[in-house]
Amino acid sequence: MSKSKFGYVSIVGKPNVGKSTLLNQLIGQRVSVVNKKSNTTRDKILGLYHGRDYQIAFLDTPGFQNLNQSITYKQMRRQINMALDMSDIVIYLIDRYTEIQAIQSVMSELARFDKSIIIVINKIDLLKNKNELLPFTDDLSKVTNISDFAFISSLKNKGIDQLVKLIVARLPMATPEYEDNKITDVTLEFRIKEEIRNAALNALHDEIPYEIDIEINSVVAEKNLIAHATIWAPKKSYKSILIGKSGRTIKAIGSEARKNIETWNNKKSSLYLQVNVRKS
Ligand SMILES: Nc1nc2c(ncn2[C@@H]2O[C@H](COP(=O)(O)OP(=O)(O)O)[C@@H](O)[C@H]2O)c(=O)[nH]1
Ligand SMILES: [Mg+2]
Repeated sequence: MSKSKFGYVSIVGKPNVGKSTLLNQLIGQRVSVVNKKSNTTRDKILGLYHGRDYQIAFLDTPGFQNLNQSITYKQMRRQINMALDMSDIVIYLIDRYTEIQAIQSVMSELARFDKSIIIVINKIDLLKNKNELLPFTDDLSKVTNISDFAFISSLKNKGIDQLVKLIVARLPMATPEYEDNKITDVTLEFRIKEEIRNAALNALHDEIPYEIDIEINSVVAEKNLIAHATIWAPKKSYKSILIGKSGRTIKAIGSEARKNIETWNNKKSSLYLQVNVRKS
């Protein structure tokens, strides 16, 4: 049967609200890395959901923020805008700790794009009782003029099927743009890079992970996966921190990234990392 519905759905919201967890849950695979620290996702990431007579192209985005006007954030903001521009539907993901004022300002920004918006409240697994949310949803209705919200736990896979139904009901009649067996458009190199960045975030406590660049020098994926990568540090002092005492830190980064790569790649993987100082 040929599919009759297709659309792009971007997932936006502040850092750490669970956007990447939601995408991975929808797709059933770790295509976007998840981290308890903010700003893990820097680019927009496509994940495809294949229904019986529809296809949904989800776009995970970097987190919305107002404060940080760094170059990296400007690039991230461009990614968010591109995702919004090409979307038919926008999932605005929040949790009960998202400030009403922040929601109001995001909603007015979203209004400029003139898309169908679904407000989704994530992390309901953290509530003892759903009634706890009533004062919050009351305020939410007042500032957004929307009274229907979706409640989910991305982490525990709760409410996801209902959310998909909500989306399908709004999906345009259109021919799917992607093949049936495709789940993402991110390359193997990109995913390996993201896993290294994620492991670096976990291994280091400060700003360093945000300032490194990762370059994949080679990847061979046959029976096993073998990858060589360079972590480019912005200065010499960062290089020694990245390497750590007797190479402990870089080993920890390599080993965590390798393990995570094996969870989605299903191949025995070897990852060789080196650290260099970027010439500026
Ligand atoms: N308790 C709980 N934690 C969640 C849920 N969804 C995501 N998280 C956690 O929130 C943190 C940020 O998740 P992530 O998907 O990277 O957020 P993003 O920055 O919006 O992409 C991670 O530690 C996730 O495990 C949820 O439904 N419940
Ligand atoms: Mg993310």
